[in-house]
Amino acid sequence: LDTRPRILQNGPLLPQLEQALAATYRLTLLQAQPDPAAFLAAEGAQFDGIACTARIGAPRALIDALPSLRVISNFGVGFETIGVERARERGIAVGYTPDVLNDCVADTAFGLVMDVARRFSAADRFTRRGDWLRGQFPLSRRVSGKRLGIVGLGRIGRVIARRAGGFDMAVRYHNRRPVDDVPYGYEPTLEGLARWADFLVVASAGGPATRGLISAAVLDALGPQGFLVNVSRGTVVDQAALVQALQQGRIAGAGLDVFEQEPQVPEALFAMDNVVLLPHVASNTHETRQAMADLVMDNLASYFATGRVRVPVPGSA
Ligand code: 8YV
Repeated sequence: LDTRPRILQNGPLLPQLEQALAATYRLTLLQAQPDPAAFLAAEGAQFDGIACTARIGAPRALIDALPSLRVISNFGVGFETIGVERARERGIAVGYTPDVLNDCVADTAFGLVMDVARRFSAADRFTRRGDWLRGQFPLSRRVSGKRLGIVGLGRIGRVIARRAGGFDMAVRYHNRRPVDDVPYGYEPTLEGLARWADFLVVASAGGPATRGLISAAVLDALGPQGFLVNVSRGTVVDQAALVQALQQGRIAGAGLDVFEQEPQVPEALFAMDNVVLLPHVASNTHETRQAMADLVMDNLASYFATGRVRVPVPGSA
């Protein structure tokens, strides 16, 4: 008799994570069911846990469809797609994977800073087109010694700030509240930070509290010499306002790893040489994705052994 906990997987996962889950638990892939909604209605009560990614999450409706649910293990640091409040009400533990991805996300933020300013991607396209045979690549913008404004000085924001030290950059940040133990200047308003910065790097959490924070007014404060970089969530930026600001030359350029409605990217951006577009790959290295997968497994193992996940989402049970 197989008494191992039953885990529901509600979207694609890293193959080695899926294998580890299948080897350890009774794993069911929701998408493999001919009629997922009917399946949940008939079989929802058998599941003890959910394994999900930040991309799809475990929304309230899914939690409500699983009356025996006890634990959610999320692959990702973002948890805005998880019904954490509902989970708390029901005493369901929620684990996630912070910290193990800080370095790679910060590296990506810096890669985007370098790329938008020095125009490496554009220069690569120039070389491949054979344009070098016809003339020089235009001048770009210096990074070292410039001003880096960080929106959201959390775990990832702090690592970005440290990276900036290696480039002799001045660093300031904006948060809801100033952070105690850092040497960086606090800007009480986002517009103030944008006005000061050469590079405005977004590293805040997603979700309703930060929706549209980077508004047309903030972009105008950043100005025609300023670059925007986003490695958090597309929703933090008013994307329509960003496209317009780029079209009108009201900011210098943008490096984006995230978008409002992934995998949809506004087509207006495709033709712009001062924009770098990444398909949400900031944590996407072998090393970091393995560490995230391990933590997804650890959170489940810890829950089933002790009743607590190893790394709980703040405010969860
Ligand atoms: C992943 C992320 O791409 O951690 C997050 O919140 O956005 C990324 O690390 C995502 O979890 C994969 O679905």
